[in-house]
Amino acid sequence: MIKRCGSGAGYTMSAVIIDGKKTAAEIRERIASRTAELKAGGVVPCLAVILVGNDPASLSYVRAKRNALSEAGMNDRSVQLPENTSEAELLSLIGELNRDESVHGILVQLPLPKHIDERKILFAISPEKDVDGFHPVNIGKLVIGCDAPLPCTPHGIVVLLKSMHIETSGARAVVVGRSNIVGKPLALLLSRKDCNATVTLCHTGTKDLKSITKDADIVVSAAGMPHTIRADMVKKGAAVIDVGVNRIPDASKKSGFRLTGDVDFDAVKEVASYITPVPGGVGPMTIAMLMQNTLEAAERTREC
Ligand code: L34
Repeated sequence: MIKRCGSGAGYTMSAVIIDGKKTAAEIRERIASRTAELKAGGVVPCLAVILVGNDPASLSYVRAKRNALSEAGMNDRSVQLPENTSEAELLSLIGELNRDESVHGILVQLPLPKHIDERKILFAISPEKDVDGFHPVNIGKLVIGCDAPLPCTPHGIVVLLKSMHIETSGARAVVVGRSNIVGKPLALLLSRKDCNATVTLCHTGTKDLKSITKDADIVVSAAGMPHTIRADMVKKGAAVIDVGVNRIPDASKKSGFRLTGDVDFDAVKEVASYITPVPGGVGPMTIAMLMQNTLEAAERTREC
């Protein structure tokens, strides 16, 4: 663990800002060359990203995923369906993609419109093609420590921590948010032997969140709510990972909004030793890990 806060000398140092964009770009470069090797052997990794409806944030994330596919030299079989697509239509598309041997990965972008049962859809994706790691078989494997595709955002966070040499073994890690996409799988990943952290999972039912985050060496906020983590909630020298991507209306921006995380960045960076920015922190890592899962799904088809 690199200690950066010399409190003894009476000075403070602003946190290192973790550059997720740069780390993600490096990973994607390595993935592109592995993809080229696989293609030379006759297999072209292929992902289908399915988007139902026109949610602006989802459109932006899906665009980023498709750009990454093209940059990696992978095939893109993505489909955008209208908001009023029925559950049966979506299930039938998933069935087709499950049977298509040229497709290695299937991802249904969440959230889905209210009339579609998210679980039914996620359960229908073949576990071998589940590049999100959301299928119950893959979540089950994660729980018992078997090899399985790891959910992209939690995996990206662990890779970021390791790339910065932030010690997780024996560390007290607090995860705020219990979503199936981030909070729950991240708590599982951090408590596995290879991370070896002592994990506390906090959520909207947590009483006195500050008393818990204050003790943490690593704080991860995946609450989806600005100002979830304020400077007085963070121990000096802690690493703070911000998963929130909140759109705040801002008339001064061309888009009409600005992005902000869950963490009071400017104040918390004066207390923490490491901090991720929004944008440019965890988000790009999610995309890089998705490319990795797609590549690995394609590689597996060659092994058997
Ligand atoms: N099935 N649904 C499924 N899998 C996922 O892994 C996701 N997620 C979350 C929403 N729904 C999903 C994503 O892809 C969130 N998410 C995601 C992906 C990428 C980024 C953020 C969230 C990202 O690239 N963020 C950029 C800024 C993007 C912008 O400008 O809007 C960043 O630098 O943080």
